Amino acid sequence: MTDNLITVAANQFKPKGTIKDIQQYGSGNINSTFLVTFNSQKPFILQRLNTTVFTQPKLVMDNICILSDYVRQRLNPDNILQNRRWLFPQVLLTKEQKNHWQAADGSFWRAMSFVDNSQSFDTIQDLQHAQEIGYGLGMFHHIVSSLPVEQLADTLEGFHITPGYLEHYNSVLATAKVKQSPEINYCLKFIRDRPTLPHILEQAKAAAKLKLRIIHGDPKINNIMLDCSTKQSVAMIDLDTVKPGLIHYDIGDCLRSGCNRLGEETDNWEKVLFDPDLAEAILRGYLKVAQNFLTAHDYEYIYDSIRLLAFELGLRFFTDYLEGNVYFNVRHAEHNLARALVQFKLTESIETQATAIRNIIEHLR
Ligand code: ADP
Ligand code: GN1
Ligand code: MG
Repeated sequence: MTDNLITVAANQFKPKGTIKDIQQYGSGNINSTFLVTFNSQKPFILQRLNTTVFTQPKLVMDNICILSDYVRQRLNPDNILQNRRWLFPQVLLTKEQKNHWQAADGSFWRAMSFVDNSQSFDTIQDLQHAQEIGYGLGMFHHIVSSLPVEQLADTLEGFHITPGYLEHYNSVLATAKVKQSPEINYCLKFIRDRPTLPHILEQAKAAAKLKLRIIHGDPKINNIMLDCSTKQSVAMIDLDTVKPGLIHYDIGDCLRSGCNRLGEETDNWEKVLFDPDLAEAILRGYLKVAQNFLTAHDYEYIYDSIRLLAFELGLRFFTDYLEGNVYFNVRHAEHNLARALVQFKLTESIETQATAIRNIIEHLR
């Protein structure tokens, strides 16, 4: 990707005025993100979508636009925000009024309004941050809860269907040249020892205990923006995976991401722990908004979703490592192995504290 291509892409979306600067931005694992700034107007976010992951990028943009129109209508008449600042990033159109721009080399670009005076973090800061992360996810679920699931397309088939990831892992393992090391053996054994875990949410879905709703799909903590002044959550970004799914994928992903104080990129994987106090704070924040739409079955599967989503991400990272890093952006060849170890260690810590975590959930009901 050349600087020139990035500038050409930015110019497709720019309102008026001259671009002052374009800088690589954020720390996402999938897309390429840039901040485009001007002298006298608001900056915007420019992204090149990863079309290896999102093979139908137009569908992704259509989903985001449908959602954005719906949210705008919903936010106006309802006073669901309770006087809080809450934004939904807007899709910016090209001069031809399209929601994306495709370059001659096939690269797919889009632009979003910048959520100003806000910040996201890769690791949890404190209990208030944790509570706001939960509140942000709850607010998102609440706002989209009345949008019929049929209105959004499935932009990433198989996303969070853990048995599918296990099947893929087994087929990769069958042909991969697996090196021998204590870390690799730990991962292999970790997966082998948990044959029933991958099926838990899909079985509950098949038994109609859990039903499809609109989900965010990727509510890790750096996708929830906090207002720099009030420290309250103000927006959920990274809307590529908004689609029908189980809210448990979101709840589990949010907690596995928010309750690991060392963060998912730590080199200190053996020290990784799941912090139940942070879990309590995130769930408390979430339930402030979500209590009304959770069923008894929903509560029953919260613990399983936390354990499963940590395990699932470990499985996805480890498979990607064995496959030669074809999915996640990596900085070195062993990066996905290091990430897998963190998630498996986190899963272990969740399992060790199962009773305490279940008690927290029960207590908050
Ligand atoms: P990825 O899919 O690669 O994770 P994201 O959409 O999450 O890409 O963007 C990467 C980072 O860029 C985010 O973590 C956030 O810091 C920043 N970012 C993305 N969109 C916005 C936005 N609309 N306003 C402010 N910051 C944003
Ligand atoms: C990816 O795009 P980003 O970095 O927010 C991934 C998530 C993982 C996450 C782990 C579409 O999210 O599922 O949980 O990395 N997104 C996709 O950091 O696969
Ligand atoms: Mg992201």
